[in-house]
Amino acid sequence: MLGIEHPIFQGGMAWIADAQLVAAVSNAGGLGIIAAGNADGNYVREQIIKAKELTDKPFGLNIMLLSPFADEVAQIAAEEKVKVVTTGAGNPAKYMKMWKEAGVTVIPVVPSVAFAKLAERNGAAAVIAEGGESGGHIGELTTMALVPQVCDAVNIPVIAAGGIADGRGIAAALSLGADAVQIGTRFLSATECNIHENYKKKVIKAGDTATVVTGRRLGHPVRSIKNQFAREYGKIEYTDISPEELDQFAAGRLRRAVVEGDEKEGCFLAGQIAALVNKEENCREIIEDLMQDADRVLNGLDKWR
Ligand code: TUI
Repeated sequence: MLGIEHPIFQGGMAWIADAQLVAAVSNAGGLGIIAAGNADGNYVREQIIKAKELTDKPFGLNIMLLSPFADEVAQIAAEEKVKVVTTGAGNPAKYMKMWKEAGVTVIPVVPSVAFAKLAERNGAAAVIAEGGESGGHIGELTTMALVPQVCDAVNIPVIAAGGIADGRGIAAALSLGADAVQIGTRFLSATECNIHENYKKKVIKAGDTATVVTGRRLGHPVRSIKNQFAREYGKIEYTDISPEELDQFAAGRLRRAVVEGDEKEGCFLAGQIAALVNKEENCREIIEDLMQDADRVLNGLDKWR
């Protein structure tokens, strides 16, 4: 459907998934996805143009629908005729007609069965069922519970996401009925991933309980690596602080993690599977390892027959 060699999407990580990472993933046979995050249209167009220079393979654009620039970025996706648009943190219904007319394949992230059905009704080509094991903004359900229920509920392909970082995760996702996987955290350690060295180190060092979810009170739960910022946010969100003050407190924290590597004050988004990421590798090595490992696991399952 997308012209990719391997059924692996690279998650659209805000501030992180730039043209260089995206082209490396697409050139290795996966689907690289540029993250628009909270960036403006100029940045996004620049990254699309750069990615087109760096790869002749298909790549995607992720639009974070809570962004103040979502309308502008949605328009650019249509103008630049991006092959695939994925969306996160909301309902992309109002852009569907424009994207369809531009020939863009639309694949929303869905946190529930209801949302998956709505996306299918609105013309989505596939859905990404993302469980709460993932990093960043999350829904309520786990990947294990969400993926099979979404697979039963829709007739379009399902991409599983959340807590997948190796071949075992891929095999598990396929067992749950998924057609492909989306992987974010594993790509944080990629050689072509332009994050601060302190971010990579934090991910590589992380253990199973390294992450925490904050932001539930305002209805936007976010998973990040435990540090001073996460502890402080977790405390003050349940005081009588106003939503505006809380937003102010969180503003710019991801940039401080990604660009400055500020270990105390930055917000280091990562999934619960960070403990499985233990070395830096290039995207080709990551994707080859994922595919070989999945094959090994799937062959091993023969013993159950
Ligand atoms: O979007 C993500 N992950 C993200 S976005 C992000 S930036 C951010 N910063 C602060 C607050 C919020 C976001 C960092 N990580 N993943 C895809 C995803 N989408 N996960 C869950 C959802 C989702 C949730 C609710 C999709 C649709 C949805 O609809 C409910 C509604 O009522 O709109």
